[in-house]
Formats: sequence, C-alpha cells, structure tokens
Amino acid sequence: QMNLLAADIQKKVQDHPCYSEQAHHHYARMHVAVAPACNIQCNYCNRKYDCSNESRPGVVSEVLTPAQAVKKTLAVAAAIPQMSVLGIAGPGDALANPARTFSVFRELQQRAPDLKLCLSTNGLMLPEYVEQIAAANVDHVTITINCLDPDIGARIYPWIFWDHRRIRGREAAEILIAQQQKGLEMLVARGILVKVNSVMIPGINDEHLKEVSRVVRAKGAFLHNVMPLISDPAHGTFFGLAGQRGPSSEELQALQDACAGDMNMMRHCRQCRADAVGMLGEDRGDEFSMEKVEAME
Ligand code: CLF
Ligand code: SF4
Repeated sequence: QMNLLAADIQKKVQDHPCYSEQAHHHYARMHVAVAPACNIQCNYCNRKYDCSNESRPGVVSEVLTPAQAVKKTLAVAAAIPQMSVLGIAGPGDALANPARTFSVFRELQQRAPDLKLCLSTNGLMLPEYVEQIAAANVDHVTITINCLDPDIGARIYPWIFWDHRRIRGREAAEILIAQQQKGLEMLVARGILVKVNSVMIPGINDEHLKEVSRVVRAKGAFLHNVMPLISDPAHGTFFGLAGQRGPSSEELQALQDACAGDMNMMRHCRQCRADAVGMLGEDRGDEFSMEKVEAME
C-alpha cells in the first residue's frame, strides 16, 4: 500500500489470520453480530451473514447489543489466547449501524487495546465514516466489491437505500460503485489496510472481476479475496438469482490465478459467519453464546 512502509504492513498483518496466510495457523478471529440492518440489497444475500457479505447456509446469528458484544469479546479473549482480531461483519452492514458498531470499537479500544479491530462493509457509507474508522484505531477494512460496471451491478444489486429513499437499477449500482471506490481511496490515503472481497457469480461478474482486481490493486488495496457464490436454493432466498449456480472449485481457482498476476490473492478464506469465533475454519461460536458468556461470571 502506497503510504505504508513494508515494515509497517508486516506489523499490521503478522497476527491477522485473514490478511496473512501464515498468521491463520497461529491466530484466531472473532465476530460480534451487532449490525442487523443493511442499506442495500444484494441478489445473493440470504441474511445468514458474514464478513464476506456472502450467503452461506447456517443458523442466523444471535444479534447482540453493543454492551453484550463487549462483554462477549472480553470473555472470549480471556478464554482463547490466540484471539488477535475482533471483527464486525454483519449480520447486515457494519456502517448501516454506525452507532452500534462504533460504540463497540470505542469501548474495546479502551478495555482490550491489544485486540486488532476489523470491519467489513458493502462500502455504501464508507466515505462518510473513514474519519471515525481511523479515530477508532480500526486498522483493517474489508470492502465487498463485486463490480465496477453499473450494468453488471444492476444484475447484482436490485436496490440501495440512499439519501432517505430507495434507488433501483443502474442508478443504484452507479452510486454504490462510486462510494466503494471513493471509500477505498480514502482508506488507502489514511494508511488503513484494505482487503477487497468479491463474490464470483458465474455468467454475471466472473470475467469482469479480473478488471476489478487490477483497479483495486492500482488504488492500493492490499489483498483481494475472490469467493465463490454459495448457491444452495434449499437454504436461501436468492432474490434475483433464482437458479443461479455457484462456480466450481476449478473455475474459482482459475479466476484467482488470473487475478494473481496483478494482485495479492487471499486463498484461505472460510466465509465465516457474522458471529464466528476461533481459528479460521473453526467455529466455536456455540461455546460462547450470550447465555454461556453470562453464566461464566
Ligand atoms: Fe472477520 Fe473479515 Fe476481519 Fe477476517 S473474516 S471481518 S477480515 S476478522 Fe476472514 Fe472470514 Fe474470509 Fe472474512 S476468513 S470471511 S476474510
Ligand atoms: Fe446482505 Fe451483506 Fe448484501 Fe446487505 S451487504 S444485502 S447483508 S450480502
């Protein structure tokens, strides 16, 4: 990233399990599900939620108040020594719930200063909150960017909620894309590490993601994570994508390889839930339900 020295970057990523392939063998992350509302609609969302803003079959996360989230984070950090990162990644959008999100960050900055703070967003409100993100010491931000072309965007996003009204179609995608790109540039200028997540939707944005990868790299994103659309009609409401298939693992890998010429690619993402706890690929969320955390005292 342009304004960061290699040594600074190394320091920021060395104990973050998502930003460093190495670190994920040694460090754990947790999410607190404090952000129930969302300000856009993705055609692939079934509100089962996670950092990638990706739909994944599972049980809906237990939404916590900020106070509960802080309590849970402190309990988990005390119980799991490898815990290095606290992320807010849903179940809706972290920045569509700014009071809740920043209340958790502010409190943890005081009470658990060693924990790295991480945020995942669809990017719509990002430019408005970059200052607050920096002030809260959030060092890692993930933006889910699925396209740069509003005609493609119109097939992925049926609407956004913007300026007190619902906007649809191409116009909605145009605004979302502009906000994501502006947010990315602003974060890079502040020296905050940015990871871009993209959901690969065969026949819709798969070829286009190579261009997305080139552009976000040129703007200073640190890492690109292309994730497969998880298509399981038995579980989800795939609003505008009924019958849409996900990519095969070969297709996914081919696209990741094609992007890798220009960009650091993440290949160890486990598409976590919005309340995941533990090492990547491990979910100990059930051990730390709010009921159990309360009982720990
Ligand atoms: Fe969470 Fe996301 Fe932070 Fe990681 S997850 S907010 S960057 S702490 Fe990681 Fe999970 Fe993949 Fe996300 S493996 S879904 S990339
Ligand atoms: Fe669902 Fe996330 Fe998209 Fe909002 S941003 S509609 S929560 S996938």
